[in-house]
Amino acid sequence: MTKKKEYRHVPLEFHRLPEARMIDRARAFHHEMARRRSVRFFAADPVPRECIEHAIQTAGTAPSGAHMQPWTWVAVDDPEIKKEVRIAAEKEERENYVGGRMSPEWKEALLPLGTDWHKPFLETAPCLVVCFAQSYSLNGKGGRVKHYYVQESVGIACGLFIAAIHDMGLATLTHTPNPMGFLRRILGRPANEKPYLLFPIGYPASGATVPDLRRKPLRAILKWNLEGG
Ligand code: IYR
Repeated sequence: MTKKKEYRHVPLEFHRLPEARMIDRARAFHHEMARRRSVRFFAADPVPRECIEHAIQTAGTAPSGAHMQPWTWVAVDDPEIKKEVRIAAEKEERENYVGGRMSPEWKEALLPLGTDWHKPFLETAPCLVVCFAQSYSLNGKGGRVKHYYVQESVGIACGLFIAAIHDMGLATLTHTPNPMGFLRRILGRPANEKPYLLFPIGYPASGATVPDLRRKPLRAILKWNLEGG
């Protein structure tokens, strides 16, 4: 095994902000993100590829285990491929929802969201982005390079991706067709890449609705020190 070298260290670019400005920015970002909603009804209008490319580069800034960056993103704006994805996803989801593969408890938990096996958004959204998690990579000599904290790394990257899409004024949905193996087949990805999440991206359809759900208040999700322990 060849020994790795330590990264050269360079000065960190960092500017402290006045506290008042930090708090303003924190509040503004929170309020912007609080407006984000998962959207299931998309307009057909195209979105600039550049937007998708920037969102993926933002996702690529995520920290990752041993800086392995264990993700591959596939963006699809070809209607034929979107259609193929929809047909394959609906085949699986039909099995889940009406073929008895989903437990009654699971179906009950999903009732408030009103989801079913129909996934028209996979065709109406102008772009689908699939994030693949690389379980390992190849070193070019037939050897495997181990990846660390793959689930955590890819999860963080997807969070940044969602924030970027929202911030640029587009909408998305974290879609999890199950099982997702068909994405690897349709998109021709190698065996070390597992589909992780599928994001339809676009503008909401005019008249799009979202469930009137509430987010947990701060006191329910944050405990300072030993509060409520
Ligand atoms: N994968 C299915 C079911 C589904 C599961 C959960 I958990 C959700 O929060 C939403 C949907 C689907 O996409 O319909």
